[in-house]
Amino acid sequence: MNDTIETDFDAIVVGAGFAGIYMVHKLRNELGLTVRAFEKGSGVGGTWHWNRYPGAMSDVEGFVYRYSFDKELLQEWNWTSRYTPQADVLAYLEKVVERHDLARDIQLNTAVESAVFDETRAIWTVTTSGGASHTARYVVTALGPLSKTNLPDIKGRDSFAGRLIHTGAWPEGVTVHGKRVGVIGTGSTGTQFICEASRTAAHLTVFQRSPQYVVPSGNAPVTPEQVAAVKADYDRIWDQVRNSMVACGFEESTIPTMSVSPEERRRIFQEAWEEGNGFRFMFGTFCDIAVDPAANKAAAEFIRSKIHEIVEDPETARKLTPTEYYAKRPICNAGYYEAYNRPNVSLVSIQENPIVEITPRGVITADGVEHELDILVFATGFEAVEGSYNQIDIRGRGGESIQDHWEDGPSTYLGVATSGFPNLFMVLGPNSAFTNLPPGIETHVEWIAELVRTVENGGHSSIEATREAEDGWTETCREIAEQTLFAKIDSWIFGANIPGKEKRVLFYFGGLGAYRQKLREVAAADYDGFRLRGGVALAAA
Ligand code: FAD
Ligand code: NA7
Repeated sequence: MNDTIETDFDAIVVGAGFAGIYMVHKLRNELGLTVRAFEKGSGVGGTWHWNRYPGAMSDVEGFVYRYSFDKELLQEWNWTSRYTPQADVLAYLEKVVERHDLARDIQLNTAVESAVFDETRAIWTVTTSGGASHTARYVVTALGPLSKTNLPDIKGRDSFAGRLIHTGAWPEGVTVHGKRVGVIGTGSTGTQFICEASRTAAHLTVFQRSPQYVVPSGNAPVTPEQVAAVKADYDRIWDQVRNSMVACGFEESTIPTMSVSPEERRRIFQEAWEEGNGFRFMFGTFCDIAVDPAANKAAAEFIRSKIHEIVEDPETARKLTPTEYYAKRPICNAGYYEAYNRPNVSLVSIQENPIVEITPRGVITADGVEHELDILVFATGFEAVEGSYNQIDIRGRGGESIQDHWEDGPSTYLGVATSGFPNLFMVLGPNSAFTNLPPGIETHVEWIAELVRTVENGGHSSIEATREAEDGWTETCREIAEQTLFAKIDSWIFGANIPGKEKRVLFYFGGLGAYRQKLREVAAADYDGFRLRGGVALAAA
């Protein structure tokens, strides 16, 4: 261990969502390091602190949308519905913070603005929004893949006299009850909001750019017996999750779509439709929907047929019907298409009838109509993955900024480290596994903790990914992504939702099981692809 240089903390963690909370626990309570986390929000919880819009919830089933590490809490924590609403995920994360006494080392209302590596001493200096500077040997960024909101610059946006709210910064307590509401965006968030707001708003106008494939979530109350059965089976459940592809708590199919008759296909799709869940529909019915065009077409046609069955007005049904591949992050909801049968809901296809401008009163579309609104909701998503990194001036060896390092697209080794930035570790950095995220986060936190332990126990001053390892991993992720249909569609998964941004690979699509295997192999080979450096003298050399 580098014991000649004094730092304020052994480690600094940035962010206090699922990732930062567990990272603080690991480093402080298990490794015995001194740790400070900085969180720019006024509370812990990350996504679940910020996204308080009506209808916000996890769309991965609640029993696996949580940590597995705290076995006692797994037994204590109860739930009443298949999916977990925002307030309950937040309460759960607050409980974890309380149980493990983490709050005293999490500084809220504090944004990290810069992190600069001093090569001669092998330490990081982190500067925060209050102007304070702190030193540490390790920095872990737990910034969240979906924490930098995307607020499109639509003409007249700031002139709106009502309330303009991005779903990712929803003010506590604001409801849409009895209001004239407009919503731009129909992704996972927009569709959740639409389902909920359609029930309470006086009028809801949906401004839809791309139609979406949405399957039912099958959300329903769960009985105490069902909860008890899950609790009794948790060891097996987590084992299955960790070795699966998308880590959502169901067995992924191994059957190719075209290997069964059309009748059998429809039966399987119908069964999944009735059971509900987006990931289950895409990955639990057949094994090749995300990779084989014919398989994808079969699934897409099934969903299209449902839209026409459900939506009463044929013109609305036509506008809601997607024609491209079914290859965005799968969406599920309770009653999305049904919402358009309500008299208080109207749909504007802005592909056909674009927004011309936002005025103080509402939104004017190309047909000359001014849609008068009290609340205009931007459900326009996030600048995914690297967006949060662009808000911090991170400088590694030679003063290189991470933005310059990622000029041709963000790259990492295994999603956790990048060359030239020693002792900087990322939870869910670029090219991490595309899965239900809490199991992915736990994988990273636990692996990073072992990496830190290795540096500490070996008397090293720093560890750094090599450029070759980083390039190799980037290429692996690119090759796998190219085999999927996800790569053929523009969405946030490829950073293709941000105007002017080139489409880039941001995830490893090989599945959590394969990803964890790779991490095990790298660790077993003495952290192959990383370079360890010695004490202060070596670091200075
Ligand atoms: P976050 O929860 O985003 O936390 C990151 C934190 O870092 C934030 O609090 C942020 O304020 C803070 N931060 C960022 N930059 C700085 C800085 N410079 N200084 C200080 N603090 C900073 N995933 C799923 O797997 N399943 C789901 O069903 C699901 N549903 C979702 C629904 C919504 C509405 C959204 C937005 C996301 C959803 N996600 C879902 C993704 C979700 O983000 C992850 O599951 C998980 O919560 C990520 O945790 P995290 O700690 O990595 O990031
Ligand atoms: P998404 O999935 O990126 O959805 C954003 C939506 O906003 C989508 O319908 C976009 O249309 C639309 N959008 C984005 N920019 C514009 C502009 N400029 N004009 C009109 N419409 C626009 O974000 P979500 O928050 O729904 O979901 C992100 C993840 O968070 C999700 O997968 C969960 O994990 C939670 P487009 O489809 O691009 O045409």
